[in-house]
Amino acid sequence: MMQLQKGDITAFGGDAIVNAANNSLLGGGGVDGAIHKAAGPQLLAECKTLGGCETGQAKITKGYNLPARFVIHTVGPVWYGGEKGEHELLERAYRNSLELALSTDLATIAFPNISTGIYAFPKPQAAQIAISVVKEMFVKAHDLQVTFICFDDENYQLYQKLLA
Ligand code: AR6
Repeated sequence: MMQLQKGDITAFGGDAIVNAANNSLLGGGGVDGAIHKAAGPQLLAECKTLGGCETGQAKITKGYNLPARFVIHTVGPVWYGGEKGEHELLERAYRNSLELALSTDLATIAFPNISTGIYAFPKPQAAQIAISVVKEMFVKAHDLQVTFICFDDENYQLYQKLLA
């Protein structure tokens, strides 16, 4: 099942929220900053033990003070114009996050719009990639509940159209 919400992903109370992190996994701005602020300093302490994360890969931590039990940290690509493998890297970020959720037995998972803020990936293309990767995953994971949480109006409207 796919759902759409508008707002702040840190309020999501399911199994896991996905963080749009950077390669260091040591925090940053945007949704990453909001997640670290809401989770508290123990999240950064655990992230320091992970040794960073390659673009397109994903790593999991506990959620600490967040309502969600876990945080799946993934790193989307920086947009350099579309000829640097950006599309495939964004697909991998979504796919590897979902695979990690499934291998941890998590069923309710929320995604922000990875790479579409500071990393400047075009929002329409990113939304299509996100939705198509999630649909692919439903073929083998029937109980998965994915919530897209859009913070900005442009993303929310794009997802409303694509999911209608
Ligand atoms: N809840 C849900 N979505 C949010 C929130 C929130 N609280 N805050 C922002 N967004 P960005 P990126 C949306 O910039 O482009 C960080 O510094 C926002 O509207 O957070 O993947 C990292 O450390 C946008 O649609 O992530 C990296 O260095 C989406 O989240 C870098 O930014 C992603 O925007 C990653 O850049």
